[in-house]
Amino acid sequence: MLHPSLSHDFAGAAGDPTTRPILMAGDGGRAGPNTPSTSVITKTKPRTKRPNLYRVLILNDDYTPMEFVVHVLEKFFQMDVEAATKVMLHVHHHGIGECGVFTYEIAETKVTQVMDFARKHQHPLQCVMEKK
Ligand code: TYC
Repeated sequence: MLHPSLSHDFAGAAGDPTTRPILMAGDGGRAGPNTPSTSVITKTKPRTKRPNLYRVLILNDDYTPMEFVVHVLEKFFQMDVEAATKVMLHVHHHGIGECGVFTYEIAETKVTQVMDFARKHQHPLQCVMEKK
């Protein structure tokens, strides 16, 4: 088990791999008191764990140009101009909107990339992540 702070992904619900006994054979009482009298064959069942997922969101503000937000969505979230424009207008009207859903490290990277890019261009655009 990873340290709890490192287990953003692949934790929890589906559980850890289990080792379960599949056979116990007795010796019919012939072994002495200190003789191991049973054998156990174990088999580890493969368990596929679902990763924790995180939404990456952008926030509206009064200053970042619409074209810049569309460019960000195309550049970092692989949207075409039509999809990017829809998301940008959703955020413009509702205050917040989803750019995508990712595992922890990818979501964190996207947030950092967007924040660094916005800062470099001196726009106040904010990008955050939240656990689904
Ligand atoms: N509200 C901005 C404007 O009118 C546009 C905008 C949209 C800014 C989405 C940020 O996440 C954003 N220029």
